Amino acid sequence: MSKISRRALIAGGAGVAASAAGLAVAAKLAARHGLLPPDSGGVYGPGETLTYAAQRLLTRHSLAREFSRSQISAKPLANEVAPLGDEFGRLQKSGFTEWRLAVDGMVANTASFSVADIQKFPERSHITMIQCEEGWSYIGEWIGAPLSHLLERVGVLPQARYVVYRSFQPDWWDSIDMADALHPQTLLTYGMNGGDLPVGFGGPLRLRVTRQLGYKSVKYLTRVTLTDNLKKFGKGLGSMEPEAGYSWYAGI
Ligand SMILES: Nc1nc2c(c(=O)[nH]1)N[C@H]1C(S)=C(S)[C@@H](COP(=O)(O)O)O[C@H]1N2
Ligand SMILES: [Mo]
Repeated sequence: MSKISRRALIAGGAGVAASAAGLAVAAKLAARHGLLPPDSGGVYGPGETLTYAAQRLLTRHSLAREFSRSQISAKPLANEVAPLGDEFGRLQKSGFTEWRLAVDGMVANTASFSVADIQKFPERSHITMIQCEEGWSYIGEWIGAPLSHLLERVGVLPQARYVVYRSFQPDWWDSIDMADALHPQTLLTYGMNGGDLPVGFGGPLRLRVTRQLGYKSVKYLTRVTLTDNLKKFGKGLGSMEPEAGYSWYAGI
C-alpha cells in the first residue's frame, strides 16, 4: 500500500470511529496514561494517538501469532537494502567477530556485547510473520535472545521509557516503548530458520519486533539507547519513519 492510501485509511478510519470531540477525549485519555506517540503532533496526530493508545490499553500483553514449522515460507523475500560498504565487508570476512552491540543511555552500566556474548544469553525462538508496509510478508523462524535479558543485564533506570535502536546503516534507526522492549517475543536475532541470520535478512544481528510492521525490525543492529525522551533523537519523532510519512507506532 502506498504511503498516501495507508494514511488516508488511518485518518478515515479514525474519523468514522470517533467525532472530532471523541478524538479530543481520546487524546486526553492517552495523555493521562502517558500514551502519546512521539509523532502525535502532525496532521495525522489524532489518528496516530488513537491507534497507539487503544492498542496499548487493550492489548498490552498480547503475543503476535505464532505458526507451525510447516508454515515457514520456502522462499522468504529479503527486502533490498542499500549497499553496506567496505567496512561491513571487512567485518563480514572475519565472521563478524568484531561486531559490537553498544548499550547506553539510562542504564546502570553502559556495556558492549559481541554476537558470541549474545549467543550465550538464554535462547528463544518463534515462528512469526514479518509484514512490510508495502503489502508482502513471509513466515520465518527467528532465533535469538530476548531484548529484556540484555536490559536486565545492564540495569534499566526507572525513568527510562523508550529504547532507541540503531543500525550499521546510519539512516536506519527506530524506537519502541518499554511494553514492546520487554515483550517476550522481542528478540536480538542472530539466527533464522535453523541457521545463522543471513546478511540479506539483517545478519549478524537484527532486532525483531513481532507486534509491529517489518520496518520496526531493524537490520544490522549496533546500538541500543535507553531514554525518557525521544525528542533528543533525530527530528524528535521517534524514528526516521515519521520523517518520511509513516507512523512511529506500526502495530499489527
Ligand atoms: N537496516 C535496515 N533495516 C531494515 C530495512 C533496511 O533497509 N535497512 N528495511 C526494513 C523494512 S521496510 C522491512 S519491510 C523489513 C524487511 O525485512 P526482510 O528483508 O526480512 O523482508 O526490514 C526492515 N529493516
Ligand atoms: Mo518495508
